[in-house]
Amino acid sequence: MTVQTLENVGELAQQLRVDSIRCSTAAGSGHPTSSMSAADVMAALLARHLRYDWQQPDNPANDHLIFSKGHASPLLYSMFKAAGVISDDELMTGYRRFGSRLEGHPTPVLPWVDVATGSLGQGLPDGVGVALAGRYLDELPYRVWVLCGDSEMAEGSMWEALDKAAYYRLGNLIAIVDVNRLGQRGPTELGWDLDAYTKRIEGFGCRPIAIDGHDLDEIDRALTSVAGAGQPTVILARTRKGRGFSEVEDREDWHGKPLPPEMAERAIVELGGERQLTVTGLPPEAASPRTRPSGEVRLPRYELGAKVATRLAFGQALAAVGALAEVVALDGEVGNSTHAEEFAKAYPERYFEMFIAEQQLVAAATGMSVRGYVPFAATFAAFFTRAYDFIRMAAISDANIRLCGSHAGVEIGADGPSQMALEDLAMMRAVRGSTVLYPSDAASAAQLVQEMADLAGVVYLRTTRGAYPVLYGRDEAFPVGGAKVVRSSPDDRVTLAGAGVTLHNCLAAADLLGRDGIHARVLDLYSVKPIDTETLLEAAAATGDRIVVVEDHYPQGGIGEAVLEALNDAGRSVRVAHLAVRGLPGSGTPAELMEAAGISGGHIVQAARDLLGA
Ligand SMILES: Cc1ncc(C[n+]2csc(CCOP(=O)(O)OP(=O)(O)O)c2C)c(N)n1
Repeated sequence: MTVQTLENVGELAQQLRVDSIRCSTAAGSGHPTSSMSAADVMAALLARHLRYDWQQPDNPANDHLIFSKGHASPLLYSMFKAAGVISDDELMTGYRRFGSRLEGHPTPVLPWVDVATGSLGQGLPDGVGVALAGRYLDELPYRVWVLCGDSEMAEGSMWEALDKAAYYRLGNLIAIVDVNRLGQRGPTELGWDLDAYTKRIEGFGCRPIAIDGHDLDEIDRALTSVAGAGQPTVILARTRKGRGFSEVEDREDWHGKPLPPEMAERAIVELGGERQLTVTGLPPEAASPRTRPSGEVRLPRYELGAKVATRLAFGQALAAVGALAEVVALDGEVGNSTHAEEFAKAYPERYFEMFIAEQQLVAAATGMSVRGYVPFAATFAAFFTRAYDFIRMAAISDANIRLCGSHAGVEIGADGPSQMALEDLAMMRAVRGSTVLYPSDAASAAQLVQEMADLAGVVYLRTTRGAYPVLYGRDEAFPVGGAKVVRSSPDDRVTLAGAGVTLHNCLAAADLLGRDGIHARVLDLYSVKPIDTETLLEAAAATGDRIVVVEDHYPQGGIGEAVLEALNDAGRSVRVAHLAVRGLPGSGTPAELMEAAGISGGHIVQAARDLLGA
C-alpha cells in the first residue's frame, strides 16, 4: 500500500514507531523513545509535504530534511525504509553495526543526508546555510525542514540560527521542535510551556506555530501553512516521548535506551504490529539552480619588498577568486579587519554577514557546501576556537569549507591576549583531513587563497595583522604540501624554519648570524599540514641535523610539533630547538611581545648558537 491520504499517515506513523523499536532493539542501542515522539509529524511530512526525488538525491530542486536531533536516527532510517531506499533487512541488520552506513547518528555516507548531526545544536544552523543557498544563490523553491529536540533548544547556536534566519527572511526554512518535555536526564527547562517558546521565537523574528504533535489534522495544517512564508517558521509540536507504548510513554529514564526484546514485542502489539507501507511522496518542482558565468581569476600582484599584510592579501585575493561564480564569502562582523570586505565590495550578492555568531558562521559555510558552493568564512583566528565543534562536525560531514583566521599570535600587539590566536594551529591540524596554510608574505597568501578554492575538506589559512615585506616574485608557485628554501648556501650550518611573521624573524636572525660568519638556511613552512618532509630532511642533512623552529603559537600542536612528527616519521634524529610562545602575553608592540615570548630574531640567533655550541 502506498501512503498519501491523511488517514494512511497515521498508519505510516505507527510503522515508523514499530521500525524504530525493532531496529534499536536488534542493535541493542539507540533512541527509540526520541523517535516515537516525532513519528506523527515526520510521517505527515514524508507522505504529504516533502518534495523529494528519492531516486535522485542530487536533484538540486529537492527539499532538504535535516535531523538536528540526530540521535533520532531510528526514525530517520525508518523513513528511508518507507521511502523505499533502504530495505527492512538493512535496517534490522545494519543499524549501528560495524561497517554499516546506518551509523548511530546520521552522516552523509547516506546520500539522503546533507550533514552529520548528533552534536546537538548544529543541524538547524547548518540548515540556515542550506536555506541561504536556496534563497540567494540557487534561487530555487526548495524548502529546508529541520527536526529539533526541545532540550536541544537550550543550545545558544539554535538561537544564533533563528536570529540569522529571520534577518535573512528565510521563509524556506522550517524548524520543527519536538516538544516532548524530556531531555536525556529528565525534564527540559521549559517543559510543555509552548507559550514561553512562542514568545522567544517571535522575539527572534520567526513565525511560531504551536500544535498538538499527535493530531494529524493540526500537523497537516501547520505543514501546509508554511508555503510562501516570508519568514522562517518554527512548528512547536507538543508531543509525548515514547508515544504509543504505554509502558514508556512520557516516562523518565527511557532516553537512549532500546526496549528489551520482550518489551519490544509488547510495544509492537500495542502499536498494531509490523507494517510494510511505502511512500510515494511529492516530487520536487522542475527547476534548475541559477547559474552565473565564471570569469578569469586575476590575482593581485605585489612588488618585492613592499610591506603588505597577509590579511590584506587574503581579502584582495578572495575578491579575485570571486571571479569563480561558486565562490561565496561569510564574515563574522570583522570584515574590515580580516579584509573579507574586499570580496563584499566586488560581489555583494555572494557575501553573507553572519554578525558575531561564529558557530553560525561555520555552520552556514557547511550548509552552503552541501549545495556545492565554495565558501570562505573569515574571522579572527582566535574566535574560530568557539566554533570548534562545528569545524569538527564539518569534517564528519565531509564538507568542503575554507576558513581564514586573521590576527595570529602575539604579533597583533596592543590588543592583548584575548584577541591573539595561540591555539588555532593545534586545533586545525587535529581535524581529520584538514589542510593548514600559513603564508609569510602577500604573494604566497594570494596564491594559496586561489589554491584553497580547489581543495576539499576543512582548509584553514592563518594570516598576520602587521605588514611585512613581500618576499616572492610574481611567478612563484606555492603548492600545498610544499615549503620554500628562502635562503641557502653550501656552507649552511643550521636551519631556521618559520612561517608567517616568524619567517621574517628567521631572516633577521640569518642576517645577524651571517655577520659572524655563520651561514643559516631559512625555510618557509607555509604548508603546515601537510608539511614538506622532503625539504625538511634535505635541510637537516645539509645543516648538520640542526633545526631551529620558531612559531607565534603555543608549543603544543603547532609548527614545531608538526616538524618533529615529520622528522620522527622519517626516522631521522635531528636536534630541534623549538621556540614558541610559552607564557601569558599582555599588551605591547609586536616587537616587544615577540621579544618577551622568546620568538624574536635575537632569540633565534641564540638558539642557533646553542645548537652549534658557538
Ligand atoms: C552538544 C550535545 N550535548 C549533549 C549531548 C548528549 N545528548 C544526546 S540526546 C540528549 C537529550 C536531547 O533531548 P531533546 O533535544 O529534548 O531530544 P529528545 O530525545 O527528547 O527528543 C543529550 C543531552 C549531545 N548529543 N550533544
